[in-house]
Amino acid sequence: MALKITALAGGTGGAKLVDGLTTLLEPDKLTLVVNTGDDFEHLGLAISPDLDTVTYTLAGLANPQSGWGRTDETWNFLQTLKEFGSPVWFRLGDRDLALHVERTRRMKAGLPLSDVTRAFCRIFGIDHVILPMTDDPVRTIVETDDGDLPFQEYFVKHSHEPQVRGFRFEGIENAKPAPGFLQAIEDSEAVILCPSNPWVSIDPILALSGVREALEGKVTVGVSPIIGGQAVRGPAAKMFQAMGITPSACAVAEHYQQILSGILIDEVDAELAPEIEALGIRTKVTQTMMKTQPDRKRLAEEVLAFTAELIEAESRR
Ligand code: FO1
Repeated sequence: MALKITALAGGTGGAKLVDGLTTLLEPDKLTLVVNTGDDFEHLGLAISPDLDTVTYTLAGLANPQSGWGRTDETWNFLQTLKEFGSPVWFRLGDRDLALHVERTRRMKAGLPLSDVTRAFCRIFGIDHVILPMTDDPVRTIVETDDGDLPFQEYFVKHSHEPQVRGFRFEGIENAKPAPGFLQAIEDSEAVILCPSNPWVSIDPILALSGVREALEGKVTVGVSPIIGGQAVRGPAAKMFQAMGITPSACAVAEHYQQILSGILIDEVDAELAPEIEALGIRTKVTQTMMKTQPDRKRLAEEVLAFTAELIEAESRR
């Protein structure tokens, strides 16, 4: 009997593992919950980058080079906007723009983000359920030496260069997990933390009221987004440094220590396995770098096999 899984993900790295998982688990066996802390309003448009990265990835429309936006893109809108002297630091392609316009239109008509996301899954022919972590506004603020920056201004406008001091998730206190999110955890045999940025992609999801409680007693398996002390893409390693922590797969395990049953780390980090096991976190060493489509499926298979082992071990305790 196939496992029933809930997977938590952010952008690029998480989306790749999600892609692999959807080739192995039917829609009734896998619920995807995606970070919305990166969301912002830009040029009057409601933009949800991590939801879009996961949606485009599952639709086979994701731009493989950038890790965001679409393939077969054109840039007439942005070029014209530049001629108007408008802000063009956040690059919106013409086809991608249509999605942001349509999401904004539907949300202005009163539809919650989870309904709009479900509608886009139908439009793109995606059978799996993609849930925003919440329908309520949550905005990650990056506290830096140059002041507090909304996430996209830190990450894109300032190319994640400002020195990070901390993070906060504005609106998190009043935000409720999206309809079906906690139930999905309840119904799942295990929860997977995809290899996304722990600080700004997974932590906002875990900070939502009721989520950590729902995870208690659940087998929870992580995949380290840090390989050889480096992030595969983006500022995750820099953020560990900024928080006074040497970036490593072990640091990731410690970051999630309260909730992790097991973690998969890359072969280059094999020597860290005993240290992580000493934290009480079962460790599986494998190739976690996903460069090709087959890599995604293979890693997903290993994640599920490891998860099944952990569930079996739990049931024997
Ligand atoms: N990331 C960039 O580094 N530069 C961009 O111009 C950019 C535009 C963009 C447009 C739509 C979208 O959905 C994502 C976009 N991203 C861009 C990625 C975005 O910053 C994400 O939040 C990151 O990928 C982190 O999750």
